[in-house]
Amino acid sequence: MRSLRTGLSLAALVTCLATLFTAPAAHAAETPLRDLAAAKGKVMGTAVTGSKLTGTYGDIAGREFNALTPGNAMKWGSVEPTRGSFDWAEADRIVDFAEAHGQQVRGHTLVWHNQNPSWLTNGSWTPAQLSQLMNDHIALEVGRYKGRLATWDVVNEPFDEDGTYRQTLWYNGLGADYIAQALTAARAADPSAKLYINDYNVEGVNAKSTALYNLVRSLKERGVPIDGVGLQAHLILGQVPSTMRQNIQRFADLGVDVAITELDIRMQLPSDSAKLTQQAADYKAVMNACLAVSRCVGVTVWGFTDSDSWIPDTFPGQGAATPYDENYAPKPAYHAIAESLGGGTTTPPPTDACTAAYSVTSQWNTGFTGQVRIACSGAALSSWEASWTFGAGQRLTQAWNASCTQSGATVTCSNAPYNGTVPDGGSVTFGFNGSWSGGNPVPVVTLG
Ligand code: G2I
Repeated sequence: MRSLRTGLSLAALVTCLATLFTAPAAHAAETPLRDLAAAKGKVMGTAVTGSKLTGTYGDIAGREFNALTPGNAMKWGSVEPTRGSFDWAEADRIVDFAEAHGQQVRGHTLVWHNQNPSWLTNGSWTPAQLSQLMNDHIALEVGRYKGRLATWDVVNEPFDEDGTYRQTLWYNGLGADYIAQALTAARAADPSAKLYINDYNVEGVNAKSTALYNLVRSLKERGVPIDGVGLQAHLILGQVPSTMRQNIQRFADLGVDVAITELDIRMQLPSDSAKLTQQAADYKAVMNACLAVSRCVGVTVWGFTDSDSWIPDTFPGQGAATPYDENYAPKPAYHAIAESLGGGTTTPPPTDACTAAYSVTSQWNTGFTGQVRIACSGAALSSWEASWTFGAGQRLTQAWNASCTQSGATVTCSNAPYNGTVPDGGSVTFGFNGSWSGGNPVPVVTLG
């Protein structure tokens, strides 16, 4: 099921990116993270966007991870935008993909203060109505996927930073008991799913995590169904809390599982080799904190590629928070995760950090337009040459922003006088037109 796709449809080719590392070829043969994690009995998951699960994105999601979390698709506002009218398409697609790839699914999320439909947030409800709405929503959504999801983030982000309850639709209407009610409803709807409370800024020991700790202790004492605590871990470069392992352990000692549910580590852009090296160390520190506690079931990253991360939209000027760059090249953080899981790889040196990505931007009956983007992160170029072999008789007819020649099937393009420099954290793109017939497969580009 998880073998690399070898045959790509024409449509897929149009959007497919072929990315080549200038690093040694050995990197391509690394053991996937999911296999390393499975050998340790751990989850290595990623949040995904359902509509992107094809091509390179789908290949990596299926190959490297043994668990998926829908980034947005299962939120109330996504599944019931209008009262009584449901849209399960993206959520179903993710669950189907996961099952086809032997992956767990973490349902996210049932009761939250964000991304609710406006009919719900703008309504005026009595406590009894609100309770009914919440319980019905849980029964419906958890029931729909009964037996298919490993885990649910039942309640998301119930606390403020000082450890008091967040004033939300739920807390204001139902008091703190909404949490116990929600967990009880979820258990009834799918007795086999593990039920979690999930929050951010609770990775280390602090006022907020202590409030969560006290809540979980009291729920356990009262016999409310609670199986685990999710530590989101939206972290800042160089700021992994030193008490993370201790914090995970104290939750485990309450008799619940712990999961790192939304790991990303953001930095001020542009990235450079020092930042990426620090980020790799930070990823490894989080992995090791989890791996040190047997009840820490594993780690999920909040998007595996920088092209599918919430950070740049929410924190302007920041990003590069995930283990793969925007062109799907693994970053030092990827190798750090692999190493922490017992993979025998070493982080490629920074000089390996320029990549060339070929894409077909449009295609018609006899012709096509393509481009190659050369991007550096952790290295810089003062001149470049990109070459590839057309595998299906394609012919180059015109190029811009580069000087290109074709000899036989081999195309060689070197920089124009004005774009030889690719700075660390920067990129250069050149374009071309070509002709094709029969097929137009995406070639592998070698950067020299
Ligand atoms: O905010 C980061 C995460 C914090 N913990 C709970 C997670 O559920 C949350 O995820 C993010 C998604 O990754 C974003 O993709 O939640 C955001 C909303 O709070 C999501 O952002 C929303 C944008 O605000 C919308 O404008 C956009 O239409 O994503 C939507 C879908 O792309």
